[in-house]
Amino acid sequence: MLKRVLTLVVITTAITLGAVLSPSGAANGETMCGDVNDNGSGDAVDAQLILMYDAGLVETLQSLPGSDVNSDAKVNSIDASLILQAEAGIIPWDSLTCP
Ligand SMILES: [Ca+2]
Ligand SMILES: [Ca+2]
Repeated sequence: MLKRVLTLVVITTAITLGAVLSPSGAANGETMCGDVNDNGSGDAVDAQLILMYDAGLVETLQSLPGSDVNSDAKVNSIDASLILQAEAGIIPWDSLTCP
């Protein structure tokens, strides 16, 4: 129950941040760390996809390696939180490390 409430809170935050902040794009055409849907930018949508994956609402992610942004071999709410922090400018994008 707590996990679902936390997921809802993070999704709501992600949507809010996505509406306020512009996405960060990959400059060289390579899949960037945190670009879960492989659309060339990392943003709140990518964080939302990770939360949906973690909650079992989707079975796979387009860029599973690009989703594990702390390289702990797990894709979960921590990765979503790090993407949101990077989008908000709290941490630099290049601090995200994918395997
Ligand atoms: Ca993306
Ligand atoms: Ca991870």
